[in-house]
Amino acid sequence: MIEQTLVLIKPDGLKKSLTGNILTRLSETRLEIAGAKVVKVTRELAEKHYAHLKDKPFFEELIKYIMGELHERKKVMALVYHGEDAIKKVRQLCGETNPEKAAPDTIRGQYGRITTSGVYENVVHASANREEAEREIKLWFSPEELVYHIYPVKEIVIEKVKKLIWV
Ligand code: DAT
Ligand code: MG
Repeated sequence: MIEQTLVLIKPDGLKKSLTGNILTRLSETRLEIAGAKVVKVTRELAEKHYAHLKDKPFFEELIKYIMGELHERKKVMALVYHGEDAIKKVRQLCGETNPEKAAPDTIRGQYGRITTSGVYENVVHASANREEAEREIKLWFSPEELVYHIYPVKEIVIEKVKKLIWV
């Protein structure tokens, strides 16, 4: 089954200069990159992304972490990987949520840590299942930012939209 999955290189990954290493590990999957960008994460985006965890005691720290407030790097790198069994392949390569439990040859096992205040700095996010992947890809990317469309799209005409252009 051809799938797409969202990967985020979290602010600790960027701060530790791990982008290249993580992309190299991800290339082991032989999946294709369908989209990639650097994103400044607003509180609104962070809270939508982690909406399913809003009742957890670690929610506020998690939001600060993904917004980059713990690492003076207020951005993440967002990617969509595309191909056969993309979701499972990327999740397996990333490893378990708890970086101390993640196998040492996974990205989280290699590069993650738990801070003394209990934040799981696990370096990457990867969608867990099909529903989550669809929700997350649509949250982080517009159709125009992806080179392959596995979810239906439609064309609309928008007038009077404010946007930045080069001068
Ligand atoms: P995953 O990122 O493996 O999909 P998740 O969706 O359950 O895991 O949780 C999202 C993030 O929240 C996770 O990457 C790190 C953080 N987190 C989860 N459980 C935690 C815990 N018990 N203590 C601290 N942070 C936790
Ligand atoms: Mg998750």
